[in-house]
Amino acid sequence: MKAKLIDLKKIYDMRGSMLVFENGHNLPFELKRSYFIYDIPSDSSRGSHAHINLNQIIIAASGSFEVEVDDGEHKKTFLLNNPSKALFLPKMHWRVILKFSTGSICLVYASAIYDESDYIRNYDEFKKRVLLSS
Ligand code: T46
Repeated sequence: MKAKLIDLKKIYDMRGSMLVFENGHNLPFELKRSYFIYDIPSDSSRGSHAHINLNQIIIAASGSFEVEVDDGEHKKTFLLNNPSKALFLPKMHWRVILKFSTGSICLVYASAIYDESDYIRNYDEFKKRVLLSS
């Protein structure tokens, strides 16, 4: 499984903490897009898809949630509850995001602009593509 947690370098002093995302510095890909999800009901689940080419970094900017990741062979659940621990989620990893705490914010950095044709929203199709590429 290529999905993994990344430790972000925190800049902090008595005034608070800062995390910096900068192309060519602390990221495994060049940033093209960012979005965040908020006002999330605690029983909600997001994702349930994979991407053909998109790489992403997911951060719990506030609160906590879990990300269930499946690369077609192995499954792993990541708990995100600290903004300085980011989840690198590469292409061709099925993800389900759930167990959102009240007030949580799911911040995402992505390697490409939005393209619906990059989504695999059917799990059987995802498994087929994994088998074909192995
Ligand atoms: C992912 C998880 C973490 C846009 O128009 N532009 C965008 O950049 C995005 C991300 C979405 N949309 C539209 C497409 C849908 O009509 O917003 C609507 C909701 O998107 P979706 O159902 O894909 O949302 P999530 O939360 O299930 O998934 C999103 C990302 O799509 C996905 O890449 O990994 O957040």
